Amino acid sequence: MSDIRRVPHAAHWGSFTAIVRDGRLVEAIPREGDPYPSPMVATTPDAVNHRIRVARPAVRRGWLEGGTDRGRDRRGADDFVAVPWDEALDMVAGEVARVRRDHGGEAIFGGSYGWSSAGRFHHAKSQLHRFLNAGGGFTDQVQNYSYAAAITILPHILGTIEAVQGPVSSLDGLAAHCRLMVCFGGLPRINLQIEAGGNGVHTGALWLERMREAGIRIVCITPSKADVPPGAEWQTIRPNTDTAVMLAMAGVLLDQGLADQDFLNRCTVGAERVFAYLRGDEDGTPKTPEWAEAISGVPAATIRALALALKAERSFVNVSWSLQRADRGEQALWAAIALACMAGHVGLPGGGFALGLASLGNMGAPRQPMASPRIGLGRNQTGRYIPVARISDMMLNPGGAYRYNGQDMTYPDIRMVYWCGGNPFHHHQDLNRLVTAFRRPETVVVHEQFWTATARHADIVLPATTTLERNDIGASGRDRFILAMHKAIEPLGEARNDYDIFSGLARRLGIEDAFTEGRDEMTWLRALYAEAATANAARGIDFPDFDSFWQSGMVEVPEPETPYTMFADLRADPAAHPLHTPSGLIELHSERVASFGDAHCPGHPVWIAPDEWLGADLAGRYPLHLISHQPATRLHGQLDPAGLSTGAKIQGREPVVIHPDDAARRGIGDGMIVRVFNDRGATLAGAVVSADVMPGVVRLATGAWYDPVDPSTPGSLDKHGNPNVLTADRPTSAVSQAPSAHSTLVEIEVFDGTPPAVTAFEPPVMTPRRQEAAS
Ligand SMILES: Nc1nc2c(c(=O)[nH]1)N[C@H]1C(S)=C(S)[C@@H](COP(=O)(O)OP(=O)(O)OC[C@H]3O[C@@H](n4cnc5c(=O)[nH]c(N)nc54)[C@H](O)[C@@H]3O)O[C@H]1N2
Ligand SMILES: Nc1nc2c(c(=O)[nH]1)N[C@H]1C(S)=C(S)[C@@H](COP(=O)(O)OP(=O)(O)OC[C@H]3O[C@@H](n4cnc5c(=O)[nH]c(N)nc54)[C@H](O)[C@@H]3O)O[C@H]1N2
Ligand SMILES: [Mo]
Repeated sequence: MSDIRRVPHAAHWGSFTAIVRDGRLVEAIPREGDPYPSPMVATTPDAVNHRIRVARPAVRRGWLEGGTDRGRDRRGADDFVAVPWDEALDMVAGEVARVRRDHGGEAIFGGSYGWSSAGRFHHAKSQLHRFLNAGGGFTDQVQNYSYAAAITILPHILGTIEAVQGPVSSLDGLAAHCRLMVCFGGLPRINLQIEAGGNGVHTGALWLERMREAGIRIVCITPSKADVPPGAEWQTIRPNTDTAVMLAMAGVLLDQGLADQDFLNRCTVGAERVFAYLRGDEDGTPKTPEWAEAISGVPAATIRALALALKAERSFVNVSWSLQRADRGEQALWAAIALACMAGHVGLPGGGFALGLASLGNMGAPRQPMASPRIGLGRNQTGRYIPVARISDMMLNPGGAYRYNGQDMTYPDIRMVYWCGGNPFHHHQDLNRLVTAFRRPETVVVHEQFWTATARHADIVLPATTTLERNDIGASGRDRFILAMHKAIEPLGEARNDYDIFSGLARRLGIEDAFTEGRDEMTWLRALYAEAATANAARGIDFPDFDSFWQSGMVEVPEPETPYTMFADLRADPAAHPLHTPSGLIELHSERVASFGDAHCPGHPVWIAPDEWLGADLAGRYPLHLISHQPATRLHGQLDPAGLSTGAKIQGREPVVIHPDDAARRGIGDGMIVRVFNDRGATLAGAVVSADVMPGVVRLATGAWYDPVDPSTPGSLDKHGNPNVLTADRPTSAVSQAPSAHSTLVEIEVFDGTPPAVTAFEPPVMTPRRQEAAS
């Protein structure tokens, strides 16, 4: 008789029941009642049990054996040597202590950006920050890769970042009152599978259906049909030109005398400056639909008609996060806000704007304000940080000067990199440059569950448990559920919880009490749950006691009775509800931003051509605009080795979608292996020939694990279809310093010959110690 257990669990891709047979995770079944479960749930066991898991603590041979620079240039190409846990922890603690003593805490880069896993206690990056703070601090990172430009610019415009991270006007209000939604970047259902911290049920697609049933006209302006839900209209657009289209729509309203002067006067400042720009007072170019058509390819008649409709009907403008992950990404946000304010429905039920409806599963999902469990990080005494996407710049230019959000900054001199819960060789742009940057620090430590490219580029790799191997609580600041994540199986191999790894290091460094507070896992979970419950009780939301929660598997808080409308207060009485901007109002022109003097981000929304787009000279050589969007079959690089993702590959490579005309011109047929390339790098992908993408644009999802033919040489051909060997490490502007992955030009050709085998999912070579080998 085999022993079968069923335990409640959760991931960023949804909550589920884990089925364990004789101690092995065999199946994951989406929670009953989830209307749109993600297929990622069922593929989870495949990842957890995969042989690409890191089994034991491992040290890079060159680092272990010493010699000049400890063979830093071999990072990514070296063998590894397995070592016992105690020895590995001694080494890491020794390095943390040495670097702190000789160079100060700021010489340790612990920014460690990344999504980690859903549980809020074992959240890897938080555990790392807590550990480094307890010992005296480190160099941190601010913002995120998702919406860094928004995080920086929105406080100047709106005094808050709620418009991009929520709460935004809720979807029940939209379904009831909106008549027209214009969605720049569309409403990609692919992306609705994910919520940071997990979600109780996937309701995003359900809301799209309700809006369709309510007869709301939805216009998706996007290069890709994948962003267009059933029943919505598709208008193609040249990538990165949305700002021109928005400004032209605003120009139509101005020209026709239709701008809502009452709202603009009461609730905004700077409209006159925007009007002057739209009329072309400064540059002699009126921002007309014809002007925007020449830039964007969107017909002038469509622009004119949509502008008039935005005014005539209760309307909503949505901008997906992707638009600001591009050169001059700040402008698309600011232009959309100006357009929505001129149309005049901001603060009315079903009207206004949001940045990122459908960028994540729960954006706009109705929810009462409530607290969820989270672990305290302590305080970083160094006060040092970088904007998240300046990672290569930082390592390549110690002491170098740069501008950020109006300030003069310098890069710290990083000696040690500590990554826990993220994958820069997934997320960063221009990976060949990152490979070079990663050769600079003296020591790189990575905790990982899998042999990702980041783990392969480390000196010391410590094997971490997956969520299934520990107890935790899942929760998202946008979800109405608190999710029990029961431990399902014993740790695989020698994996340990990040918390236990840091506890061991803290003990060696004499800071154990500060780090652990004397608590074990379940004591922590009870404490974090109790804190959230107390905060919610003050709001009138009752949580059951911990044991009931833990046994039932979740807390579900009911939806609020009335929809939330962003800026309703401001609209009703701006004096009584000032925003946290200098004027207290929405700043369509910002004196503060203007004072930064950045040519790429002046004081009001403008059209500035991206460095790379189909209108650039470079398009002569690289005539295809690459969109590296979020993958349908995984979360970033997570789950890439599992069957759902590998099953969607073409001869083992990531699919690249290309329009039939572009394919025919290059002799590319469906299913062929192609080489996608530009001056920064090259990668092999499998062609999907389809009119679902517009001519001139190709789509290659993020997340295929970086897999160079020759890992010892930066610039080597990637075998697997990772778009970040092609993207540029270029900030949106020196105001935000945000990543601009979506501004990339490439060329594609048929790959002649036998493609090299994909080896991303083969663990690195593990060799015994030399003295062991000799004895
Ligand atoms: N070209 C291009 N690049 C992009 C984007 C794009 O649109 N285009 N999008 C960007 C965006 S929005 C994002 S958010 C980033 C995502 O970038 P990341 O968040 O860095 O990507 P993930 O693959 O989620 O990396 C998380 C890593 O943490 C590990 N992990 C999970 N749980 C644990 C744990 O408990 N302990 C430890 N130690 N490790 C754990 C996983 O195995 C995984 O390798 O990518 C960015 N990169
Ligand atoms: N399945 C899945 N879902 C995810 C994730 C995942 O890894 N997998 N990651 C999550 C994370 S961390 C994030 S930040 C969000 C990201 O959410 P988004 O930023 O919204 O996602 P993207 O997939 O980068 O882009 C969405 C769409 O925008 C379109 N687009 C790109 N550039 C332009 C442009 O210049 N103009 C116009 N009009 N359209 C453009 C593309 O066609 C693309 O399909 O997704 C989340 N959801
Ligand atoms: Mo993201």
